[in-house]
Amino acid sequence: MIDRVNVIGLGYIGLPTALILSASNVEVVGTDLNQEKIENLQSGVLTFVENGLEDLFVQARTNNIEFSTTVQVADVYIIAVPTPFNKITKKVEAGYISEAVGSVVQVAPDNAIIVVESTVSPGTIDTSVRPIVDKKNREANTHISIAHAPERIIPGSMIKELKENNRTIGADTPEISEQIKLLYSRFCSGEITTTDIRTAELSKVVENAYRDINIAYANELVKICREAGVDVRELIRIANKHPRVNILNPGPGVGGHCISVDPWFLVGDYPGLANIVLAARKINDSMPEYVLMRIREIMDAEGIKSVTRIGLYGLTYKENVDDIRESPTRQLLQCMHEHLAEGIKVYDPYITTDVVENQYHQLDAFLNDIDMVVIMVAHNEISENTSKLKDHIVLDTRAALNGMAKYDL
Ligand code: SAJ
Repeated sequence: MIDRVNVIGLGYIGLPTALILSASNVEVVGTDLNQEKIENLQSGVLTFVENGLEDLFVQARTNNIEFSTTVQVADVYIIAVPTPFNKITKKVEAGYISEAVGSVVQVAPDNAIIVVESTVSPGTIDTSVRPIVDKKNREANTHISIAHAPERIIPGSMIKELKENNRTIGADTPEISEQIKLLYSRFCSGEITTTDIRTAELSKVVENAYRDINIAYANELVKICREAGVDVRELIRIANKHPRVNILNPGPGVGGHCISVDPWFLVGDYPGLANIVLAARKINDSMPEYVLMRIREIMDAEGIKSVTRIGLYGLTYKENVDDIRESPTRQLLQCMHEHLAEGIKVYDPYITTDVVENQYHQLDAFLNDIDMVVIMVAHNEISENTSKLKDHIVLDTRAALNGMAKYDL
């Protein structure tokens, strides 16, 4: 019987998961090492913006959710800590997971279950989690189990997807899978498939690589269409009328901490085998530089002499979120820096603190100081303010203005 759950790591995945469990009448403690975050949550302040998160927070607080900087005694531990990837070896760094599991086994009672939600590359649980749990079980004669329930929710629609998405649960025995399945069914109406841990690990990475490959195809078509003199968006619209074709949208690059990172785990672990995956990563990573090339072409065509008269609209990795991890705009700024093209202006309605140089916090002030806007992110704000762009030259890398901009990718 699962009465009490301790969610460890209260970031983009752990926090909504802790809140939804609590709102579903499970007794929940949320743990994070970051004291300031815990103090904020304890005093009712959310740590990031997401549709529906505020309401869930209110319900969880009504149900007396607790927040703590330490791991607590519980029946189930859900680990949702970051899994950075090493940019050189292209492998996952499981240090935060091992650390979290190390603290869990110090307080976990007999028969507790540790569920890893963080994305890992196949085999990570065997190498970085199992030895810690096995040692504890041997030394203390306990029966702590491990499961893997990779998260699948998409920023911007996290709460809806937490409730509705199908899920995968990997465990060593059907009994453990069933217990965790029952726990997740408290809030998840999607189909919950149970399998072994290795398959669950691989499924998550494979799903994100699939999306990366599909976006890379669209981005490759951008380059082919520029050579062919064809409108890429029209081409994709037509191709997608085929009942078995569904090409995604091209854009200025792929960001975020998921799609742009997880496929590398396959490349790092299976060099020489993950060939399409590697090609897709390279294509998507080439897009910020491609946008820079387009900016130069347009500057020449329009007689714009200095990049200081150009502004990048959007800093986040995608529309209507406040997450700037691996964002194409930051990749583009890095490219410009390498080419000594400094002074471009930047604005994003979701980023209220200064994170890059020449950053603006008001759309009007930003537009006043530039002649050309490069739409890097399709926040709703920009499509709702198209009239403000009528005197600007616009390069719309996201088709945010539905074909009204003079320039596309
Ligand atoms: N993008 C495009 N074209 C598209 C779709 C996306 O250029 O047609 C870009 C976005 O602008 C963004 C990047 O790709 O820069 C990734 O965005 P996304 O919306 O595709 O995905 P994420 O990273 O927000 O969330 C993904 C989801 N995975 C899949 O759809 C297979 C989500 O379900 C996962 O939970 C999440 O990764 C994760 O945490 O792994």
